[in-house]
Amino acid sequence: MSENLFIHPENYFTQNTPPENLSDIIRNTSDFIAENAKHGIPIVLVTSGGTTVPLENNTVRFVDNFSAGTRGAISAEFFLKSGYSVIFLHRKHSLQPFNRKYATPELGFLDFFTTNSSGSISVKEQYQKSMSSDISLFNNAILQKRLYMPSFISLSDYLFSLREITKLLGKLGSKACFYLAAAVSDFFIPNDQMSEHKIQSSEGELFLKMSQVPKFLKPLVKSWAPRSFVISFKLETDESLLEEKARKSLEKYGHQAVIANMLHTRKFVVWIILNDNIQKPEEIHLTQAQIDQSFEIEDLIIQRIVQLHNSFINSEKSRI
Ligand code: 9Z3
Repeated sequence: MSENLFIHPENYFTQNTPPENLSDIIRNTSDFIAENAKHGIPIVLVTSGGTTVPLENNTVRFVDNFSAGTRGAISAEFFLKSGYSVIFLHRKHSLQPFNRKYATPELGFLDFFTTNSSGSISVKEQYQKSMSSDISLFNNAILQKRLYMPSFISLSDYLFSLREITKLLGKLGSKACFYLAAAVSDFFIPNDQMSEHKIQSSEGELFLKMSQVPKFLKPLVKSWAPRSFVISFKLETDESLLEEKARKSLEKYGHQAVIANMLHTRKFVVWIILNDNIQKPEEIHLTQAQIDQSFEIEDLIIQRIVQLHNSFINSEKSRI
């Protein structure tokens, strides 16, 4: 790839346009952090879902990816359960904690309800128990300011929001956890090279030249939240590359761990690779019995991440 296609992470922010609601996100994030810090509640930023890359400034077409936000949404639920407050930075219309269960490929929202002869609506008997529990968990999390759910659509919405939220949360130091599960685009078209209006099919074949997205983990770990606990994800489709790529990422950015997963098995097995260069990857997998009972792997992942985060906090305390 030619040199001029590389953009420095900080230059990205001068060359691209922030989302219109960025100042709201900054204000809400500050309030959320202040409220939780007051009660000594640990906070995790969970990023979730895929970023889009527009092909036109007046966007008709964009490049997207496969991520549905399942990992992020379920992880957020288990972080809440483990006593964390959660900033859930997610792709608009992707899966959300608790709500995710009520629009699945098999069951749409309306499938959960029934009406009687006078037209009043109720939840079908078989869903009442779990729905009632999810409604109260969700409402309580929102009301008690333990869950804040800003959203993004494009790569630039995501990166601007990520930078601001990270800088604010990073002030909590080791108590802040970053769990970066969003599927972030690797390539994009810089603003000044993007067509202003809808690309016309009358112009014939379309050739795309895309720049490499700057590596944002670097400033995140080195300057936006240098003392915090940062977990990134690595996704591959060729298993022989997975561990090596995860270790390279740890070497390059110096954060605490990478959760490595394969596209087709990501719901059943992941590997946690710690930044100590000694230990073998820790495999976390579901047994067939657990799969049959619809057990969620995020339950096991979050238990381990919480343990690791606690030792990180304690090791910092012992250094002071
Ligand atoms: C992941 O690897 C997530 O686990 C998935 C979850 C996106 C696979 P779903 O949303 O899928 O449950 O459908 N996220 C990180 C993917 C990513 O973009 N990683 C970058 C890379 O692999 C590094 S930050 O290079």
